[in-house]
Amino acid sequence: MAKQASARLADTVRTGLSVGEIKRDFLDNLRYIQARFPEVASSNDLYQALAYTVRDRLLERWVRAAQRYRETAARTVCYLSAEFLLGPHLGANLLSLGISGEVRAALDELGLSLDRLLAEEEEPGLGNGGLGRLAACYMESMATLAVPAIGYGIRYEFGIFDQAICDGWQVELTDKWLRYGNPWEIPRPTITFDVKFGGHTEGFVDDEGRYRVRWIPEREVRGMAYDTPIHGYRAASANLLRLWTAQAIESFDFQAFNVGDYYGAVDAKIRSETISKVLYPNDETALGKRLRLAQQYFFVSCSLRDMIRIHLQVPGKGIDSFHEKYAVQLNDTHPALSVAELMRLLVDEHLLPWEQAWEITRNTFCYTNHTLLPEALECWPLPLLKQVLPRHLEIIFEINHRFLNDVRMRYPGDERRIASVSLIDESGEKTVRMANLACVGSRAINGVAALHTELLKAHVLKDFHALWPERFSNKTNGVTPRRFLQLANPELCALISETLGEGWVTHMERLRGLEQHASDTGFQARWRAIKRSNKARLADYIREHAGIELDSDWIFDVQVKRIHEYKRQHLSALHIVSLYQRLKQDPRLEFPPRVFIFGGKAAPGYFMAKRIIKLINDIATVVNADKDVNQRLRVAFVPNFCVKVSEIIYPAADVSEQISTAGKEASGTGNMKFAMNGAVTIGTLDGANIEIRDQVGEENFFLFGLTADAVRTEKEKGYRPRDVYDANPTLKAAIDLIASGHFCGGDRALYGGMIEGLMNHDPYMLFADFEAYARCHEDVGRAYLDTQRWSKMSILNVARIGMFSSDRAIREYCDEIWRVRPVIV
Ligand code: NBG
Repeated sequence: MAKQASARLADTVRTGLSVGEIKRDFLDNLRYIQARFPEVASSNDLYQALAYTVRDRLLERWVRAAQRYRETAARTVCYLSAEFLLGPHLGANLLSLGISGEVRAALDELGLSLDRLLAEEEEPGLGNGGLGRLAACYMESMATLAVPAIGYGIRYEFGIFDQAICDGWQVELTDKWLRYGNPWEIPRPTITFDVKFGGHTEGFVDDEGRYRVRWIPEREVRGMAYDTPIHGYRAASANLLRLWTAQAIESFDFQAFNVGDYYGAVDAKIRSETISKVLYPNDETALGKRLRLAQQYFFVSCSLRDMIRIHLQVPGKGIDSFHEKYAVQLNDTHPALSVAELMRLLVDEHLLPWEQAWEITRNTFCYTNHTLLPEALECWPLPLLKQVLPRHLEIIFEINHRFLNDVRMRYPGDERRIASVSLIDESGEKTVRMANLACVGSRAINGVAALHTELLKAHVLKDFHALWPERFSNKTNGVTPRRFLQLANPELCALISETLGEGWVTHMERLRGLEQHASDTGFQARWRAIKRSNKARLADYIREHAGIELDSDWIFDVQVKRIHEYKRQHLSALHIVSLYQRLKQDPRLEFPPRVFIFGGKAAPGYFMAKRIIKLINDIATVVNADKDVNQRLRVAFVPNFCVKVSEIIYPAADVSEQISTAGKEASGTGNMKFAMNGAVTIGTLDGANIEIRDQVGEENFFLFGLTADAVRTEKEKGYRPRDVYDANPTLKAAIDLIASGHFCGGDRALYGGMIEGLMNHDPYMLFADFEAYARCHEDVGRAYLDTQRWSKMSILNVARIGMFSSDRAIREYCDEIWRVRPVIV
């Protein structure tokens, strides 16, 4: 009997899911990993002990999945991305394992609070915004759908900076997310690859008489793998996120040390480690920095060689079937060097003939484009590429030579076309166009929303579309409802489950069942009570972190996203100033009280974006302090918008601002997260807004502004913002008030440049859209006052948002691009 019990116990050590087992293992980890006992343990010790307890339960599934994938030699997705913006792991993993209740109870018994430990986690901010967060959502959905997948990226020692607001300005602080260690990752000191940089190449004839090329590098850097399990929701399996960290090959140069050069001895180590030191904090801008190129090549080379290593482990599998084993997705052009690197590996190291290597390469990669902004399209100067990757430049020339020959055959004499599709831009300083390299080297090319894909086909990639229309398709983005609805909005989820039963979170189309309750006043009242309690939670957060008092009965109108001129946070600022002026003039104006809430980081070198943050904060200071208006209008800037903070914000929004200039926002994903939490959108016909509106119904969406086509024709006609200013007294008054220095102690210079730019150029058409935007906000206010109408709109937004689950997106990628099937573990 005792023997049986102890066997049973041994079975469940590290895997048992009952309250007792979790409590026992938690105390065990506290003692044997943290070396602490409860009375002296810090909050962080307790968090770590809990994280290890949860991790153990994941690893069990992870190892089983890995075994199964190996046995079945399953076709595998490799998602190559320079960014993965994961957000905190603990809550997500508790949810996916389905043990939040047990863990809470176990901690309760010990007198500890789960919420306090959740708050301890430093989130891995290894991304800038939408692109990195999309990669994280897709990893989660692939795990949930049991699609074998490996995410490959960089383990930045410092992720996206922490933002503080001082005197209204953004201040950047280093993100030391690894400072207390990272319990979710498993270092793999035996999985390493040495990556070459610089030097030169030499041609030679090998023993068998073949012409070959040797790359003699200037230096080598070692890449070491760190693995993080990505668990699927209530799934038996887990996938792998493998991030590379850069190390020196010799950590200490004894020769230098022996001749007395102590600093020289550690110099190489520091230089090598720099590669994975820090994430470039630029969103939607490509700046041709050598270190960035090195980062891209570093992770691409390690990842491709790791894939080859794994593939060749399977008995009977040779390099020639590489493309049958993997579908490799290039998340934007950051990993586009993969095309040249795989050719190098196949030709120089695996000795395949060029033609066969090209067949394999072209059948391996798929490319997702994420932007139409010209300044975000990556181009590397030839001299830089030659210095850092001399062999790759040769390979790129060879690919280009063969490719342009084909194009010339199809379109003889069409030099415009040749120049446009060439991998080399020769119009100014010669550069390699990474988007062109990605297109030529991929069998599938996709945009991230319907309009975006159409614009790619019609403009940015028009000549590639003409060559290979069959390679193009649209894959509208999606977001994971686990993190952004279940974790973020548990009360709403409880109501939905009570109404529809469980299971909808992996079958989001079932939310349609809410439609029949949309007009039920009892249901509406419960719906509103939940929104109100989420608003109270956000109000607490804002009081604590921005020192601003908010009333949960007001309209919470929210714009959170990276700060960028094309996203037009300053259009909202102009509108707020005009409201402020109206309220000052007419204290009796009928006006539903509202707070405009902002959040988002600016790239540290983006002058205008930082000015926009300052402007919002300056307006907030004046408006919030003005007794004539502050009982009806307030403004709050939430510092340090990140995944963790976003989970408090989305559920609390009444209105979601998605107001980019039409034709500029590829998709947007915040728009989906808001609507999923019952916010009603005010937005332009841009990115996925269009599809969101189609889904939720035009009567449940506040539309304004020029279309992408109209923006184009206005500009062709010679758009003159100053004329709009002269003709619109409200706009004029708002601009003049800002220009007068009213919001910044009379300093007329501070916003002088911004105003000048708007008056004379206004490239993002704020003035052109201002009036429509202001009028649309009037409609929003009226609709909100009609409580039943508003509640119905909110419910219908959730009911009809199912298509924007990342599960749908991943299914489309699997069926239409990757040809990968789930493997049931
Ligand atoms: C961003 C777009 C967003 C889109 C995300 C994810 C880049 C380069 N692009 O509109 O601006 O939602 O990608 O696709 O960050």
